[in-house]
Amino acid sequence: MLPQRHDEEVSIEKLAEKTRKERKIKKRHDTYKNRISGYWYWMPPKGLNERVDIVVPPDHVGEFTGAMDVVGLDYEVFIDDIQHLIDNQNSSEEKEGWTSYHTLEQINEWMSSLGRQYPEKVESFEAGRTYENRTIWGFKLSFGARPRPGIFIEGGIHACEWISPATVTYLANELLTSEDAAVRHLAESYDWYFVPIFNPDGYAYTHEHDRLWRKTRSPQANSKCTGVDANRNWDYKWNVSGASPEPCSGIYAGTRAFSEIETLTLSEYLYSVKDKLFAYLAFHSYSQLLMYPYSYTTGNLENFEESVRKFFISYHRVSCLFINLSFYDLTQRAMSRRAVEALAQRYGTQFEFGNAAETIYLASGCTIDWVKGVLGLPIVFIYELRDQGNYGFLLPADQIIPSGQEVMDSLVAMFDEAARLGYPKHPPL
Ligand code: 0X9
Ligand code: ZN
Repeated sequence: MLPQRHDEEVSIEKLAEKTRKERKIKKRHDTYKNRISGYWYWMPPKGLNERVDIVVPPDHVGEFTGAMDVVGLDYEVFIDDIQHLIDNQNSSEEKEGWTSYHTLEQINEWMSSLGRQYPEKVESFEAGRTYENRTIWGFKLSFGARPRPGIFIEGGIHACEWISPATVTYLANELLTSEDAAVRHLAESYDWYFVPIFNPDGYAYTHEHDRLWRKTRSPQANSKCTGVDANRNWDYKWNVSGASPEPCSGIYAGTRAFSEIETLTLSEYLYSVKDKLFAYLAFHSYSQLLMYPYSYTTGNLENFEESVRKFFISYHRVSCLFINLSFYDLTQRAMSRRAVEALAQRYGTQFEFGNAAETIYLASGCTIDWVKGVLGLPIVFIYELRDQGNYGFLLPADQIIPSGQEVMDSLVAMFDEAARLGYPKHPPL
C-alpha cells in the first residue's frame, strides 16, 4: 500500500463565527473532526471568538477563501504544504536520542535496552495488546527497595501526535539520568509507570502509511472506515458527549465501551495497579493546554468537597468563604497554575489551564475521565503539548528536547504543589 500523501494541503486558521451561539459551535465538533465535505479540523472550535485550525484540500482553497471573504472572517495560512512538512519533520535521522522522531520498533528497543542498562531501577511490563497483535509495552522506574507512591504516564493514544511519545520518553530518560537536584528529588520520591505508546498499531501506521492517522486500526463492520478513537472508548460515561457514533469520524467512540482490545487490556492493567497510584498524566498534542477532569461534563468532581477542604486548610483560610463553583477542583487548579508558570520560565512557552470540558471541549470516554471516575485517583491531568498551530501535529524534531525540558520543569512544580496540598494521601501498599 502506498503511503497516504497530503500534497498541497493547506492549514488555515480562522476565527469562529462571532454571531453564532457557542453551544451550536460545540455541537458541530462531531463533523469537524471528520473529513466529510472535504475540510478537516485539526483544532475544532473551542468556543466563541476562539481560533480554529482547518485543513483545506487543494481543490477547495478558492471556495474556502471566497466564503471567508463573503462572511468577513479573518484567516491566515499557517502551513502551505503539509506534505512538505511531513517530508522534513525529522531534522536528523539518528536512531537514538531526542533529536529525531523514532519508529515503534526503535522505541520498543529503547525500552528493552533500559531494562538491560538499569536492571535495578527499570522493570518492563506488558500493559496491553493490540488489534494487530502487538504488545503495548511499559516500564516502571523505581529508586530503592521501598515502594513509593506511583505516578502513571500515558503517551501516544493518538497516533499522529508524535511529540507525545517523544516527550514522554525524554521525561523517563531525565528521571533516570539527570543530576539536577530538583529532578532527582522528583524522580526518587515516586515510582513511575511509563507507557509511551498506548496505540502502537496506529503509531506504526503513521510511519508506514499515513502520517496523520489518529485512531486504532481495527476494521469496522459495514463501513469502509477503519479504527476507533481510543480516547473516546473508555467505559466511563461512554458516548455521552463530544464523541461520534460514525465509524468514519476521527472521534468515533466504537460500537461499545472497550470495544478496542487496546483500551480493554490497558484498563485491566491500570486496574491491577490502581492501589499503587495516586497520579495519572496523559500526553497529547497540540495547543499548549494543561487540563483536569472531567471531560464529559462541566459538572463538579466527586471529590470536590474534599478538594475544597484541603485547599483552604493548606492555605490557612477561614472556613466561611464564597467559592466559585466553576473552579471544579481547587487542588488541581492550584497545581496547574504552578505547573504552567514553571513551564513558561525556560522558553516562554505559554500553556492555558483549566477543567477539560471548558478549556477545550466536551468529550466522553477519555482516559482521564475513566481514571478519575473509576479508579478515583486524586491527581489526573492531560497535557496538550506544543505548538499552537504553526506546525500542529508536524512539530519539527528540534522541538522535542525543549518540549521535554519545559514539561519536566512543570512536573517539578506540579508535584511540589501536590505535596504542599497533602498528596499523596497515603503511603503505598
Ligand atoms: O480530543 C481529544 O481526545 C483531546 N484532544 S486532541 O487534540 N489531542 O485529540 C482532548 C481530550 C481531553 N479533554 C476533553 N475532551 N475535554
Ligand atoms: Zn490527542
